[in-house]
Amino acid sequence: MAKRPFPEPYKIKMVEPVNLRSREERERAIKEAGYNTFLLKSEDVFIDLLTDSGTGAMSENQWAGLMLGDEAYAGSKNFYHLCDSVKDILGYDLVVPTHQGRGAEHLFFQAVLHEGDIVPMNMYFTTTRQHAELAGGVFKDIIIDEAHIPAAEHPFKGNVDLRKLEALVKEFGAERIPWVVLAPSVNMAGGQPFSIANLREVRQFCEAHHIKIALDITRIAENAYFIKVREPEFKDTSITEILHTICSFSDASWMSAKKDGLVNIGGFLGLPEREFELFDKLRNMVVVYEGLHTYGGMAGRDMEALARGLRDVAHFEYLRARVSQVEYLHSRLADAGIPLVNPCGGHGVFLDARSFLPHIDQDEFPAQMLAAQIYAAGGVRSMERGNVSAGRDPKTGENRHPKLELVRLTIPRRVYTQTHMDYAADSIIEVWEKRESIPGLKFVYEPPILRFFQARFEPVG
Ligand code: PM9
Repeated sequence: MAKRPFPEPYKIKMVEPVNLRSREERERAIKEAGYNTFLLKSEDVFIDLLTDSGTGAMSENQWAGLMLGDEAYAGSKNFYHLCDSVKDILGYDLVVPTHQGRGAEHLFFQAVLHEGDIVPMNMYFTTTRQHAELAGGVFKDIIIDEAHIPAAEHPFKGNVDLRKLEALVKEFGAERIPWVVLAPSVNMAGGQPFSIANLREVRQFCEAHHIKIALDITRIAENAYFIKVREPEFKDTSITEILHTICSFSDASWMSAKKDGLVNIGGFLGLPEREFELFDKLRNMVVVYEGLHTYGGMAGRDMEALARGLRDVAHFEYLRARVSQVEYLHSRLADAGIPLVNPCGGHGVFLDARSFLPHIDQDEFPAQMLAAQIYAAGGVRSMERGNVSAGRDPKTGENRHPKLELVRLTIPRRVYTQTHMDYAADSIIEVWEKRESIPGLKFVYEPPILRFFQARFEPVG
């Protein structure tokens, strides 16, 4: 029996109508979109679980903040409010604003990497690996094996396998590994957290080998929640203290603020005082690629909303309601016998498309087709996170064939109700019941880079 979510610590003040198109219209729309949910028009979507990125609802305090935007070109007061929030909630002394996460990734990797540097990460993320590679880096995966097995139960599937990191140091030498990059709530693994115990060990290892740690803190608050409820040492620690503790193990960080920043656009890099030299380099680069170092591509009002969003997110009751809503959808689908990534992560429910559609070869993109079918069934938009997202190996040109072939049902923050979750679950169960008749897909257009955004397909046969 699905467990009822915790009630949200807020109520609804404004609503946005959505359209439920007919089955015929939905089938036409997904065909016209080349079976790629990124290419659907949002007005043709009933429940939008494509992403939790920039799709959340802001609080009244954030909306009020928008009216206090100081749109001065330089030195906007909202930038200083943002710096105060970053210091209070995360503990970083130095802030470089960017327009969103990938803007920060671009600056960071260009600033720190040399050609051929090894970049160990706890699993890849699409834009992160892309920017590391564009800066000459070579990605290596150091996440624990369980993270690659959808059904494997582990409370901290985002943890690093120290033996994998040690093996890289032995193979390449620590001098070729300037930075280890770690993400909380590992996106491609299903929103899986790391533990502080693991982070501590990684820190000790890295200090011993003079390797620095960068954190992609995009979903750090959801990871902090899992630490509080799953890591006994932190059960009485506040979310803010846990956030400070996580960040204290890093030498630099960046955030796509469109997720746990609770805003529709924005990002930043956060660094401790001791990394002033790197900060200065980033601050010089930001004016070339993003905007002046006191706005970095955001309007003053965006920075104010973010400054307030960071304070909103650090509340246990909010995080408990948020995660329990995701868990509710997960348990509705698990009850129907649908193969899922376990345990449920923080920002979405991930379907194991390989087990859902075992008759479709990975090179006929089962997850891509499953996402298309879910849309056709009920107007629910999800996202492929498998072979298409992983792209091709730059050396061999072959599909990377990731172990995880997933469809992500990503839950926007503070947007949907329990009834919406039930509706989404029912639509997916409808697809599950006719799974054997679903064919695979082939490319009709394949972009050379981050192909999942714009690729087009047609059914095989
Ligand atoms: N994540 C997501 O839907 C949006 C774009 S990719 C479909 O999950 C991490 C962990 C992310 C992330 C974006 C970025 C890039 C960096 N790190 O989208 O540029 O999940 O703000 O951030 C997306 P931006």
